[in-house]
Amino acid sequence: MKIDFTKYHGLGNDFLLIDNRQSSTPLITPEQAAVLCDRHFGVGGDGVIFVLPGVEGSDYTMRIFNSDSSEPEMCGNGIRCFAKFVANLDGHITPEKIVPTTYKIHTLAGIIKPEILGDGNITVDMGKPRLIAEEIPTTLATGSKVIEAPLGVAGQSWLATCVSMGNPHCLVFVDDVQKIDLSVIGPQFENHPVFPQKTNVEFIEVVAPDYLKMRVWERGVGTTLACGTGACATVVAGVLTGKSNRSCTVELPGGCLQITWSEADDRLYMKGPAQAVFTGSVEI
Ligand code: ZDP
Repeated sequence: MKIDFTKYHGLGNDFLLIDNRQSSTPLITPEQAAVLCDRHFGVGGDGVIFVLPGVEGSDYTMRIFNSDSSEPEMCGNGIRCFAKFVANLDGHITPEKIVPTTYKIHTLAGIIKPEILGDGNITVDMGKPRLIAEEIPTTLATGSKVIEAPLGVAGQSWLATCVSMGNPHCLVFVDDVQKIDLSVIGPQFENHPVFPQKTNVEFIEVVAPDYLKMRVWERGVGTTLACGTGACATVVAGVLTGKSNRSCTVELPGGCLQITWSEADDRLYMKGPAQAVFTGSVEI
């Protein structure tokens, strides 16, 4: 079978986008997605994203397979890529023009609304964070928020703040993000028994109350250059711990995202780029 795809990236977090509008079932299996994501034996990507028909009044449905074949609920950088990809399919983006457009996208984390701006950036209404331990999910507490809870990992004690943006995040503030040995520490957080659905883990350095530096180890993927849901969770953790403002620049290895946790409606707004790289087709 031949599969057509377009490779996109959002700050170096890269995905294969597949036009799956003809069917509500993804055209390839999670195992085939993992093969395509392999950077040596496949095309290479942090995940595969499918554009499926909308349900319950939404314009489209988004599903994602991580590079290890697991399926996350949401993907912040991915949904910016998704928005640009469908705007191309819909004719709202052509080589000549960008027509500002807002979409209602159904995801496993609920309805998410990306808005394509005239300059090509995308602002996404990422919804409300979920903060109660069971909603993350984590067993670090019961019935309450988890803010700087002591957690032993790799023979060290860390202070863990937990936030769900539909998918689970464990946020840890450190003095110097460069000193964290992500590939060693990351998987130990990801697979720690206090996270029954595993977790994404973010290490954050507060440069200023409105400027946070973050490095991420993603559940089911590993080290990536950026994570949109993780950047949103970073600002929520910054506010909960009194370390940051509600509007911040979050600097990731692949570039910066602007994140606002609105006091008025409790929702997260993420602004950043998404870039098409190339289209191709592959026999699987
Ligand atoms: O929760 C997970 O399993 C993540 N690997 C999903 C992808 C999140 C992401 N990088 C984002 O930008 O939010 C892509």
